[in-house]
Amino acid sequence: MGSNLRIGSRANRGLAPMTPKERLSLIECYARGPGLLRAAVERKPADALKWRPAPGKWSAHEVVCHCADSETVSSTRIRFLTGEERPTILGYDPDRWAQRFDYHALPLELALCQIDQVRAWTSDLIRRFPPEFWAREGTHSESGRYTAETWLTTYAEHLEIHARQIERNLAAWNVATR
Ligand code: NI
Repeated sequence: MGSNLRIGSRANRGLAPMTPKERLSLIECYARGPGLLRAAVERKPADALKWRPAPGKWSAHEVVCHCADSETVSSTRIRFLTGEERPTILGYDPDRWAQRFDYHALPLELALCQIDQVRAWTSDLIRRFPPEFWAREGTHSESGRYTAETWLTTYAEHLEIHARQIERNLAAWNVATR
């Protein structure tokens, strides 16, 4: 975790590119993410999966559906960044998607399978990237300059962050239903 935070904060300050070793370590974090998310979901009792800790906060089920959509978008982002010339990367509002797509109505297991599949498919691709691909860049519609390394820094820990969110949700559910 420490190294993720360090690399993340460095990327935020816009400093030098990563070393190959740092990139490899983030790619391994990226590949491990689905297992962490699944483990967090499996620790939750079935009747706690759609429990929301507060109005406007996501249930574990909604978190997993967000991850499936976000990881699907992410898998296209890295392909546009490296396969096209200076693409525009579109931002979106995850809370609006959760409401508009009625995440509680969507099947949890399909969401988990989607996450497994897009991450495995993309992990395989990015492990094969030549070093110069990591310097390729586009423009994010909300945050501006967006390189392939920005992408890697962002998504390497995305599922780990949401696995921890599900663990906090379970702790709050345990207190609320005690
Ligand atoms: Ni997210």
